[in-house]
Amino acid sequence: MATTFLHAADIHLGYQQYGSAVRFDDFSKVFFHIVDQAIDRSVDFVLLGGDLFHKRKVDPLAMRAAIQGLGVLRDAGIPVLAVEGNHERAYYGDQYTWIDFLDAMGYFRLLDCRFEDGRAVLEPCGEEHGAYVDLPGGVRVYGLRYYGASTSKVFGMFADALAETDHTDVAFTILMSHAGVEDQLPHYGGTLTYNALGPLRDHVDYLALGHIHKPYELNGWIYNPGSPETCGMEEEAWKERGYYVVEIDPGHNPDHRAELIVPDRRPFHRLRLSVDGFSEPHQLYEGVRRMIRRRDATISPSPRPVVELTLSGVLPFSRFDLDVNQVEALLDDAWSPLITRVRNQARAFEYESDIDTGAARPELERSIVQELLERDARFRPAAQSWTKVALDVKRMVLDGSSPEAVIDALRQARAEMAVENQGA
Ligand SMILES: [Mn+2]
Repeated sequence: MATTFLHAADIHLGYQQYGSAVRFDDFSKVFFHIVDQAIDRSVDFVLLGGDLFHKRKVDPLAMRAAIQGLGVLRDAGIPVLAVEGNHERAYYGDQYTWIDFLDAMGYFRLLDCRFEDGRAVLEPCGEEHGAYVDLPGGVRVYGLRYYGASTSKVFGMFADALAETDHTDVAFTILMSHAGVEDQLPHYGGTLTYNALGPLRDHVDYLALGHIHKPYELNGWIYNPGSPETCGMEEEAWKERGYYVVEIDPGHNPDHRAELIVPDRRPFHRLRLSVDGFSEPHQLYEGVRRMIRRRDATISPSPRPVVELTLSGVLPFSRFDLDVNQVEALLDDAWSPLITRVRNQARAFEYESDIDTGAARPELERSIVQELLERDARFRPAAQSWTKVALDVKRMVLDGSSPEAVIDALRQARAEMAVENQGA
């Protein structure tokens, strides 16, 4: 009879994303869904590839969710094997973690290797942690925790030890680790090149990975399911994330079949609007309304989504006149998102200037003020007159004029400019 197992990683229980209690519950929900699937599909065992928890200081409610879910699997007699991820690692070497606690309480078997004189020691799990567990059907599961910068060194030692191990009674070998394959995603620690994994190929039938939240499969033996929930906006781009249900049939070709299952999760939408074309704030708000109409068919208000709008480009008016709250309110009215985020990445005017810095100071000041005013679409047509007004106001203030006198002068200047413009 074929053996089946479920392989998940990076569940990140306890992540209160955006400070939202609803998001905290979302991470628990996806974990309960995975547990239910393991039961419904009557899998023979479950692999957890690290980062079950978001933080090493586990929140009591996150621990409750973990114990509820793991308790269901334990009561059903489904063994769970786990490795430690970077998010739940102890600060210093040998400290006791919540992952150790769950292992001690019998909720799962924590797998990791011991190293002695520069060699990996591959011992079975017993009273102490071990490097592997043997399961019915001739299935052996090895595990390596997250090793950060030492990952390739550790994998090298592990591969050497594995090559020297007798596998006569083993029909199918799984290695689970919280490590990534390089080039799948830049800027991740704890990664290996594909070539560094080569020596393992002869002895490992299924490499069960976690760590990188982007899912990937390589050459029919390396599997990384990605994060089943969404831990960051960038993960929205990787729709095919979830967990694997794997059927193994040693001696047959192929000897396993892995199906990636994408769970229901809260939709995330990432929107972008370039602000360059809007010369006044009200035009920008109108641009946001147009974008909402354009995207309306693709964004459903139920379940309430997470919506992020990034404003990009160069703002043609002063950033102080842009009311980000008003932009947020437009998005709220359209879709009532659970979370609405407006990221204002629009750059203000560039302040570098190609003005001749050898010029006399008053001339230099006049050129700089005029150039800045010319960059604001609203002041551009009468930039020269506005420059004169700005410099007059400055002089009045330095001379000790009263605020009332300054306002009078501004009123008069504006009236004069209105007459000039009518003539134009
Ligand atoms: Mn993770």
